[in-house]
Amino acid sequence: MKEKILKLLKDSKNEFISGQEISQQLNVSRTAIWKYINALKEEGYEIESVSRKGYMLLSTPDILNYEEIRKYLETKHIGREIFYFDTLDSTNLKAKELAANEQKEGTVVIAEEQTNGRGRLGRSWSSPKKKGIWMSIILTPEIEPTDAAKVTQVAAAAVWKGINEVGVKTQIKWPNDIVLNGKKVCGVLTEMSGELNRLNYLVVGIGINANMSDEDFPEEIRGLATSLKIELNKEVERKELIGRILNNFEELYEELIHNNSIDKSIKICVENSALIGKDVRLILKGKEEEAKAIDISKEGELIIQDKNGDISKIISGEVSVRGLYGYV
Ligand code: BT5
Repeated sequence: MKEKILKLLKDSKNEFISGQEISQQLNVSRTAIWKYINALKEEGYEIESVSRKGYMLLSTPDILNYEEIRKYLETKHIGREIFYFDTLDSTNLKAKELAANEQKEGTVVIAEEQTNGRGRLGRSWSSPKKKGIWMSIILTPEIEPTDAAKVTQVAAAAVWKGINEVGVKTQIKWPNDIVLNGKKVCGVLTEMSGELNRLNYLVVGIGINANMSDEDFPEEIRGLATSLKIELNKEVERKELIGRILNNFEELYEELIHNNSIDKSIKICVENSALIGKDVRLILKGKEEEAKAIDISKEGELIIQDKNGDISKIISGEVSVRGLYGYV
């Protein structure tokens, strides 16, 4: 009901809508309307109420529920159901719980803050309140479990395109980072539930540092992390960015499920790669090796050439890639 009242307020842009009209349209009592209006005010919606005229929406808060994101969405399935939380331990954990309970493909979990945001290999992801985009997408594609990592490339390409559409040119650092001016602005964490040859579901977690200032980052990562706001010198509209990323994600993901190909995503990842053509250090289970990154395969593996000139492919799994002299 609260969502329906909000929709009526939004539809009657900059004009009062009377309590009587809301009551008639939605078949709800005037006292109940008043309670819902108060609940909306508590969420940060600025609503003017004038006796005999009714209610007028003056401004909407910077929050990431479906009602706020809807107007930017052009998708069929992705993001058409959004579970929105003020705070969560991790959106990936919540999404896995929902997916295990048969929540359908395309459902998105968003939190304003994560108290236990997660990176790969048990690393942590700093996710301060209302400063970023912390979201996870539930997917149930009919692909082989060994192809799950392809979805990380799809997500990286979708994030790159979404950020590009709001005017910022980033780079993609294979396999799961988006980089801006040499620092990490986004990370992707794809997790899978399945058996050896059957995939149950995937959860793609996307963390984007949107409006953080330097001091919002823990000290130990200040040197390697940045936000869109730091580089742009102005705040970005998080809901618009989410809409754009989900729109791009659906388009690129459809190529995978319909044609079993991620060519379009790989093209974006290659053309905007932070690594290709560079000498890199590959870190695997504590061991380091130097090589030159030369390409990304159609399957999403990084193609490298070692010191002897031998060419090989590495899958994303457990490898960390660093520049010779720092993060990129
Ligand atoms: C990642 O891991 O980059 C994947 C991050 C995924 C986060 C999203 S947020 C929504 C969803 N829910 C979750 O719980 N997670 C996902 P990895 O490549 O392992 O990088 C982790 C490393 O990045 C850490 O060890 C830090 O050094 C650094 N880091 C932590 N927080 C950061 C931040 N906010 N910005 C940039 N770097 C960060």
